[in-house]
Amino acid sequence: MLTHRTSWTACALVLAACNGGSSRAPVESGGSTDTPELTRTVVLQGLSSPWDIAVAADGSMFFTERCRGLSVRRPDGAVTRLFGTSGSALVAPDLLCNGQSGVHGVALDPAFATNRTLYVYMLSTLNASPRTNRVVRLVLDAAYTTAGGRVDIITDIPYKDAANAVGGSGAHSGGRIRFGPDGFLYVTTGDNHSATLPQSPTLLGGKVLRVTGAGAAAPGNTPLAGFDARIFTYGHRNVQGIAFRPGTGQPFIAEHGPNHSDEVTALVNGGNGGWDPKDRPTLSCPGGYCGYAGSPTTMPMTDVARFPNAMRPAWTNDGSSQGMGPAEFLVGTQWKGWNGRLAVGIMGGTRLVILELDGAGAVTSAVNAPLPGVRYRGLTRAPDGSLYVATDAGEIWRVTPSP
Ligand SMILES: [Ca+2]
Repeated sequence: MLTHRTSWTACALVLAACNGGSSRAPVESGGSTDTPELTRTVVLQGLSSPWDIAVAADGSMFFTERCRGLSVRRPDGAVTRLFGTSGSALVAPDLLCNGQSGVHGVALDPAFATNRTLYVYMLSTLNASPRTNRVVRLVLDAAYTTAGGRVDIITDIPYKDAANAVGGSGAHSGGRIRFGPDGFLYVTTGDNHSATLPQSPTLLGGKVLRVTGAGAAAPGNTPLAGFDARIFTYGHRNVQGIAFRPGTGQPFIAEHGPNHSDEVTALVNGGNGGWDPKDRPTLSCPGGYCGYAGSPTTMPMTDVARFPNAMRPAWTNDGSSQGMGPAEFLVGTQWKGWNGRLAVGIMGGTRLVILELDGAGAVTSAVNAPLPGVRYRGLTRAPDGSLYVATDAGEIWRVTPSP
């Protein structure tokens, strides 16, 4: 870890010259001495739609760019393109970038330090009609200069292959992937602007999947009659954040609302998120998709009238939807009073929200982190507890509590 810290110190000094370096900002609200001040370092800039980040124990940072692929930044600052479009160590001729879709999540295998295995969520043309989102497994060499051994462990995640009455192709592909403390890979998907996907028992859109590293259903998934066994929860709209609460390991997701009600939800194995944008006779639903047609009452993100046992949100970002995306728990005493809180990135609302949870998982307070107003696309906790941020402005930051 000493080497790791030393490397980061050197990196920060270099960046101070290149990028203006770090900024410190006092917390704006609360005034508690238990609230951390933050140091923000720009690690990379000028990227093309950075989407997700994974950090290895040696300090190497893997990151995706939506229309390019997967790269790694070593602690000495060297960047290598590993997988994706031309110029990558391993080219993926089937990679397609369209609308919101392309290369999304990246996750390191729990045994990455010894097996150099990682996973990427991407849109592929290998299935011709319709094309699909996939989860791809890759193995790197010890120096992280080559990628090989590609195995597509999930090949049938729905993709919106054509525009419809409510929007263009490529919409609502989900795409965050994370290993939980249970050792299984969680995969978040989206509803593709389809009225029927979220509640479909067999199609994988509008779900959270839980699988093994080989893509098989996790053996502990609650068996639901008629359901694909890979489904962990269903009835979602477009989940692009998932994180696991320290101590309990319970997954919390963040998902976009339509024109209202972004939601954070604590998942229960086999649970229904309650999104069902079909068959709303009181609404005018273009193409049969009612998702944008109603209000929190007439087209709720969690329809407890249709689904009395639906998982209730832990937090709703009320008013107009602000495009809730990534989520990550802050862990470590260096975060002071924020230790154990959930950071949630808001895109349209250009803010990072810090949520305090009670023992039951309900949100008891929400404050904006004193960070720049940008579209927060990706959030990842590094092994040292620091928070990495990918922004739609093409930057990746490292955020730490100030010492
Ligand atoms: Ca819901």
